[in-house]
Amino acid sequence: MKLYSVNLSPYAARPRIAIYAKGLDVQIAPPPGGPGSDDYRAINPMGKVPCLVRDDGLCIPESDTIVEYFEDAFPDAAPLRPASAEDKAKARVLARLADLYVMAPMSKLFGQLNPAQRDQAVVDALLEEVEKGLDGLNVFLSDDGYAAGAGFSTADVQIAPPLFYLPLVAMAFGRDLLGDRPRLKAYAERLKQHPAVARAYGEMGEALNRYQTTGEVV
Ligand SMILES: N[C@@H](CCC(=O)N[C@@H](CS)C(=O)NCC(=O)O)C(=O)O
Repeated sequence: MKLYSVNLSPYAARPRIAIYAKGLDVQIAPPPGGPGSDDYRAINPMGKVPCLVRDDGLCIPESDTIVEYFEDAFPDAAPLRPASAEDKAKARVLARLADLYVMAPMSKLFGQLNPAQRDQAVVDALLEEVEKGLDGLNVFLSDDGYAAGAGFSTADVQIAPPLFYLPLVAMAFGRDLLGDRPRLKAYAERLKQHPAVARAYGEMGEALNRYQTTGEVV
């Protein structure tokens, strides 16, 4: 089984965090020709990372679907789905909030990082969306432990990558995005201590450095 991934991608970090947390035997490789290339589209028609390809050729794109697939295919390897129906619902709500209302507008902000090419009206609208998403996380997050309760779950896997990029976005656009959200701020501190998250954050940090110094996407 092979995961096509680049370390700079917050989406690709999700299945890597799940792989590390569950201890799965998955080969991790860069997409041939890079994300969006014709060579890679021959493998994953969407052209995006991440994408999981099983040894029988089955191709599974989309970060959340890959993480859910791991839970279905390897339920005994450090399960990441909470046990009760209530906690499962909570984990799914948090995962959707992180994906739809934080990660999606944040991805669009990456295109506005260069002040010389910035459209301030677009930036303001996107930051407002991100702030609403963060407010949602701040309300629904558990007070202690991990996102959906005591155990590390699929919700943490989904939330960790956008939280990695939050300080960069806050600095680039001059907004304190965690300050008024004490529950989210405390959770972000706890989350980065988890070994699987710490490993992915290390990889993302190195990739970000490389991108900022050479422009290379790794
Ligand atoms: N909804 C997708 C988003 C994946 C995505 O947008 N990946 C970006 C990298 S962060 C990508 O591969 N972009 C290349 C392209 O769109 O051609 C997921 O959750 O996996």
